[in-house]
Amino acid sequence: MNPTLTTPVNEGDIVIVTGVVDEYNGVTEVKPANQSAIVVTGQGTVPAPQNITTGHYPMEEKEGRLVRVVGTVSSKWTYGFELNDGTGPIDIYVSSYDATGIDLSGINNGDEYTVIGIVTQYDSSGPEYLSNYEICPRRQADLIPGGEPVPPGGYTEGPDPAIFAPDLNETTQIGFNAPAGSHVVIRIYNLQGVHVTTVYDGVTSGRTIAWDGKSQIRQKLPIGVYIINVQIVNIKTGKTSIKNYPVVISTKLK
Ligand SMILES: [Ca+2]
Repeated sequence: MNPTLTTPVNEGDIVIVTGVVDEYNGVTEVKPANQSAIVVTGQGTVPAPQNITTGHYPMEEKEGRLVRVVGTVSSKWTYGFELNDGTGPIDIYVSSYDATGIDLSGINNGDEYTVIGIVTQYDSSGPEYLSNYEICPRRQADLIPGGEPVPPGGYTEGPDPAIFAPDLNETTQIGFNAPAGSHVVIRIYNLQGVHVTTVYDGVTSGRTIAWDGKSQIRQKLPIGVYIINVQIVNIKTGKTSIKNYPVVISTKLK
């Protein structure tokens, strides 16, 4: 990314960098003193992306990691767009400086996208540097239109796992299948029948939605059983189907 970097470094290389740890607008960096402080020692395996919610918190723990998010484009600008899966927005940023060659012209508000990229940050305000995170896709193939590729046999319906611990930053993936072009709303209720959050409201033919166990106003919910209510309305026929699945919020062992 640094224009003066002349050591050839390629994806999959194992690299030893010797330098001084610094921070630039919230991004932790290692500043090598010179070209000989960057040594390619061999070939490794590129880590698989971690699935996270667009509203993941704290995002600082994901900085520098390769992640995958799925959501709806909620706004767009020249060098990026905002993606939201119902848990909160994240900026997807394509830097012209990084020369990825990524073309955003086919992406519009309301589109569903799966995005793979590296979490970075541009927080010029400080002093805590805990805001303005961005996901930077590496190449055009990291922007997958229409949400995830539909797996053979469709999505596994219901929550996976059915018990999860938000205190350990665990999420559950809520899967559903729908006729093409259905309006789908996924609401979550507690056992008293009180609506605690809506994790998805959009047009789709099926996907998985991550839920991090937080309420609509991004507060932790008490441990217990919750009901996931999936309402699917076929826009062409008006036919409505409703499915309910229990899910358990647990906590870490004390
Ligand atoms: Ca940071």
